[in-house]
Amino acid sequence: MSFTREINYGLAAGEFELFCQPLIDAKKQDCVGVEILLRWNNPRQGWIAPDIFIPLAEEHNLIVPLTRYVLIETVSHLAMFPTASGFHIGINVAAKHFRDGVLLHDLNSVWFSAEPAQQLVIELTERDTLLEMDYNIVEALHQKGVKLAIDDFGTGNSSLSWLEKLNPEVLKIDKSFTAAIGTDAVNSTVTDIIIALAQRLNIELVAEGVETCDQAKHLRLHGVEILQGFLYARPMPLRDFPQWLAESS
Ligand code: G
Ligand code: G
Ligand code: MN
Ligand code: NA
Repeated sequence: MSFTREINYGLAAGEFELFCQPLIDAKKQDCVGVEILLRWNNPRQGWIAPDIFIPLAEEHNLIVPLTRYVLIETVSHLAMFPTASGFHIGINVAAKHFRDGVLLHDLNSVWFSAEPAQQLVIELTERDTLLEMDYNIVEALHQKGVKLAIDDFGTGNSSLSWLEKLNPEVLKIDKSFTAAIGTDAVNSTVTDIIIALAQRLNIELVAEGVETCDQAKHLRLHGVEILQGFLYARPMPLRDFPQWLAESS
């Protein structure tokens, strides 16, 4: 089967499953949100990692229908999540989806029509190019109260121009910078500079890939508000989240 047919078949057959990974308040240690992560349980090939199928989906113009599926499934599982208005639900979106108002249309018909209590955060990765962005949509999203996060911050080659153009509410420090803390002098200096930059610009910080208590402590002491990583929880199926939350608090 061609990749395009394989994905379309997988969507129709319900082979894609939503996982989520908790976001933890660095000081209070409570869960303040989740990032939604897609998994593909393909019975013909076994589990396929998103690192493989997301880039292929982008290449074959299937990222929009896949993301639409993520939105629909997230909305239908909102009861799994706390209804606190500040609770973040982060969804990864490709820059291409911003074109021609498609994302805005999908959010109106799927997300806003459900009137979720939670805060939607759109995570844009720096792998995407600035050229693919439609900046009119960015303004419209801000006006609708959607938060924009730059994902994998520091790994692309356009970090600083993204800051100016997207005016993001959130920066997610890439896991390579978290891993550098205490082990790699150059990259851990970059980590501290990213933190200082975000603080000067009043942008909320999330550190990804937190695996050790020492990393968590360093990040907390430097003022990073939110932590995400295996130290707290691995990505889990949505249906497991309520129990994880109950046990962790
Ligand atoms: O979950 P994991 O760490 O294996 O994800 C690997 C990569 O796949 C990450 O870069 C993540 O952003 C991306 N990814 C996971 N789920 C989605 C999704 O629903 N949409 C998009 N665009 N990317 C995703
Ligand atoms: O690129 P993005 O940030 O959207 O994807 C997050 C990816 O990072 C997911 O594939 C997730 O499984 C992975 N991840 C989450 N926490 C950790 C961690 O603590 N360590 C490592 N190595 N990977 C992590
Ligand atoms: Mn992400
Ligand atoms: Na990331």
